[in-house]
Amino acid sequence: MLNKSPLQIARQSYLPKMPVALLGHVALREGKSTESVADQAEIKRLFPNTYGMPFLSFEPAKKGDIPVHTEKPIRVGVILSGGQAPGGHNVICGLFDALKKLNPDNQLYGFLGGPSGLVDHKYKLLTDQIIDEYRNTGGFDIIGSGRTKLEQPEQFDSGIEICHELGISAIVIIGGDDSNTNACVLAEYYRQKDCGIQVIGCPKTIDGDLKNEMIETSFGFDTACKTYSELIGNIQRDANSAKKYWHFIRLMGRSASHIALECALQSQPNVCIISEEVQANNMTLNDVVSEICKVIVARAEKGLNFGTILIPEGLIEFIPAMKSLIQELNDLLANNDEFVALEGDDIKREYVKSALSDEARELYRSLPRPIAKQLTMDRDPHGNVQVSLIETEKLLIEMIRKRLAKMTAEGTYHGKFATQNHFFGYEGRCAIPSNFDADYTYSLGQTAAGLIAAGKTGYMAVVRNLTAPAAEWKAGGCPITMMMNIERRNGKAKPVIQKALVDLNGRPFTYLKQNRELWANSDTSYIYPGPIQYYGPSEVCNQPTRTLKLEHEK
Ligand code: FBP
Repeated sequence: MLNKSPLQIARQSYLPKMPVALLGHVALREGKSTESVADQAEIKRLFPNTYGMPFLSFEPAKKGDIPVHTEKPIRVGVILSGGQAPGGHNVICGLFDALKKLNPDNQLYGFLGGPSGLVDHKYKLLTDQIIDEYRNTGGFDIIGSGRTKLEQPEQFDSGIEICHELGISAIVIIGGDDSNTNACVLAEYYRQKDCGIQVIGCPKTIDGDLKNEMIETSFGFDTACKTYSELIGNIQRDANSAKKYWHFIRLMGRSASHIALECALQSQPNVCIISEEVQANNMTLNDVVSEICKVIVARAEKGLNFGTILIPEGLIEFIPAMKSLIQELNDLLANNDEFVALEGDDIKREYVKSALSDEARELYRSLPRPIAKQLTMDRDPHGNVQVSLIETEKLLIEMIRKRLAKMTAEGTYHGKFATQNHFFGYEGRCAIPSNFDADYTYSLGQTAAGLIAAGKTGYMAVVRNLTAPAAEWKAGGCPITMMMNIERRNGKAKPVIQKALVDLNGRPFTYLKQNRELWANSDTSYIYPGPIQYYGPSEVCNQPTRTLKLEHEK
């Protein structure tokens, strides 16, 4: 009690709002069989036991329906996988409560530290007391998370061993696209082995890139974007008060620019770069610099030597020439012990240069050394460059400074260019979940329990109709194979869940495009969103993201 803020204490007793369909007795309805989003023949070949299953939806049980139930007490394991996202604890709370409601003797085990907990047999039994401590809280600390990739049969077999030892018949994996890919592979393997273990996924990631026809948004995106937007708004008010700095703000989100776009919609900055647009227009880094300089120069002419610029962290990967360089580096450095054994930055740099194509080598050489080095640093276990370590905002500031100095010498720019740089990512990943995320995740946990009770495997828990009041949300299950396609990872073609990038024809981006000139040039169009509100009028504390609203606008 002593270590809790008044808000933490108040949130412990918050009751997440739930779809009517999950209250009371619930029946399961099956839709049509499904196909993967691409590469159907190959995905079907790789997932013969879990391909093509129907979409599922939960509805209040009617007379004559057999409600979803468990005959005997069951034991379930849960894993938090990948980066933290607000609401993870509530998925576990929703899962726990639903399992107990099905049968008070049902038990929930948490595997510790991510997927490795399953492989290394590290777990803990989740009790009422533990669960109550974590209701409506941010963070993943209830059982910890990790990025171990589950892909080897030995890992899967080790999972079977511990599940059989503990009597666990279902595993819930709460993760992003890569972790749910793991869930899909695991489900297929366990089905094939007929080992009596179901696998269910849950869509998590602040990045917002795990979404498709069936998944409206991943959890955590709402809270993270609201947290960053509050900070951006505060910075904008400072900029507009002091009128002396250009603020370059890089935002997490890995590849996709959903976070940057949502924050722009919430705060109306002077510039927001969208990586997907940069790629579509085949822009170079110099072109991006020119675009930003245009705004800086135009504002300087009006005496406005200040502003805000949002930069998605994945930008660098979307500049076509950089993308080819990164792809070559990925292929070169995947499992490359020779490179790892080399000592000293210069020797490593020479090694890389000698192995690259002429074009890639030229670009690699032209980059500031710290950036070039960042591109060769450790990949994550899924083979991705760790874009959060690449300081694109500083690279842009330096390039813009040089360009403006040249323009000053030529007499085409007469402003002052003083800067501040920021990177927002970790600030939002463990924030206390917004009402939206607290409600959404609790329902996802309940849905996962329903899918388990219905004996399903290889499904992701989904909750839809999210712009309506929570009571009208629709819960169900989507076969994970439906979201898969073949992509190159670690130098090899692999089945993975397709990442959702910003749709340049979609309403959220169109809104930005229609308004950005005004936001760039007017004295100030800034919006100051303020902190997330947990209590108060519904229009203040229960709103989904602008992205969701625009996407659902009729
Ligand atoms: P997930 O995709 O696992 O949800 O992680 C999202 C993310 O926060 C990215 O936005 C970011 O690039 C990355 O994790 C940072 O990873 P780490 O926590 O390992 O520094």
